[in-house]
Amino acid sequence: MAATPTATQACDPPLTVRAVEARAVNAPLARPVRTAVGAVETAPLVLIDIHTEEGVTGRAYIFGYAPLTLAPLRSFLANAGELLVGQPVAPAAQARAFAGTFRLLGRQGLVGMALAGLDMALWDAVGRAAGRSVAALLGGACRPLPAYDSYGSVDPAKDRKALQRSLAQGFKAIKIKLGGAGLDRDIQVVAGVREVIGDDVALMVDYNQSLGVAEAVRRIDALEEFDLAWVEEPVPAEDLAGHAEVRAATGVPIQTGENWWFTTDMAKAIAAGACDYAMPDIMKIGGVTGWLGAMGQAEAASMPVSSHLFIEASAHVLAVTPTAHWLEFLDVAEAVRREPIAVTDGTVTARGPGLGLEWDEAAVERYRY
Ligand code: SMN
Ligand code: MG
Repeated sequence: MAATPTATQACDPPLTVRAVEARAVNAPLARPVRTAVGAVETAPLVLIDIHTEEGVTGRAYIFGYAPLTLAPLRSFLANAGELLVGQPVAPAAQARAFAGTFRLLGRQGLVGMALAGLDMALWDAVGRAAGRSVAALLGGACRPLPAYDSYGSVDPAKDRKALQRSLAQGFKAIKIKLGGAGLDRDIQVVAGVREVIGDDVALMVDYNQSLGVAEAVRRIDALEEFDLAWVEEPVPAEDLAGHAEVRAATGVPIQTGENWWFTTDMAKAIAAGACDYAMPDIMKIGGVTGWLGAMGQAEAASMPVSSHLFIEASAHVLAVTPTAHWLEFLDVAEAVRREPIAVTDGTVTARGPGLGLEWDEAAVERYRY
């Protein structure tokens, strides 16, 4: 006897936004990040808590790059958060709604950063309500991801112990920043780091957009003997033709992507042949929702994908990324997060439920901005 079909019903129990809380902190970094184009001495973050009527709270943070962005980000989040109150917790639908709401204004810059933070917190709430990690929500599972320890500019002698500590932690890859001085210094630093880490550990370098095409080609050619895993943002991020010229003229893989705004910028970079590898920033690419579009483009282009900052959320989305490459280990939220992130034999595994983020409330107050 066939079971009597029940009346159709909403496929999920309701989960409704009650309030959005945005708190700014200027937290310490374990290591300041000195780059060729400026230093990041602290972690200016806005912590987002999306409270729901059902008692679940979705958590995420955004990275403001400099303390001067914190007040505008916090106040924009308070205003944009009002648009979510009374709405279902539905990040993909909300991303589409925000794209329409902000069509005239545009979502690049602080607007996009804030909206991505809301997206990540909404995904966290969905995961917490279901008792599942975001990786599981996306059809995958939390799994060990190869991670590289990400440094700023280094001095091989002064940073020898730190580099050796990274190897002792099991990292099989190290990234350093170059470009703050001339080519001779770049060669000295790379040779010195190679001497410390040996030939079996991958070495990536990041010029943070500081060179012109001709100088980038000159420097990459001079560094070729050191077997670099990738050269990152050799020229300004928006100079896609420049990236493609450097890529065509040198033999080292070109990496870029941390400054792509949404999947549209990624599509332009791939079409321009700007890079061998992609490293979207989960905030600038549009949160978890934005990342899903990015990973699809990378798969279609057979392009390896690495993450940028945001270890916690990146570990979830990289776990389901078909062409997952490296996870960047640069822990900007360490000082305000309740749990440290474990590095096991050079890998990081995401934690759930949701994105697995819990705040250390005493630290949040200590570093409140
Ligand atoms: C970077 C940029 C901005 C802040 C921290 C680190 C860097 C990276 O470009 O690739 O991590
Ligand atoms: Mg970089």
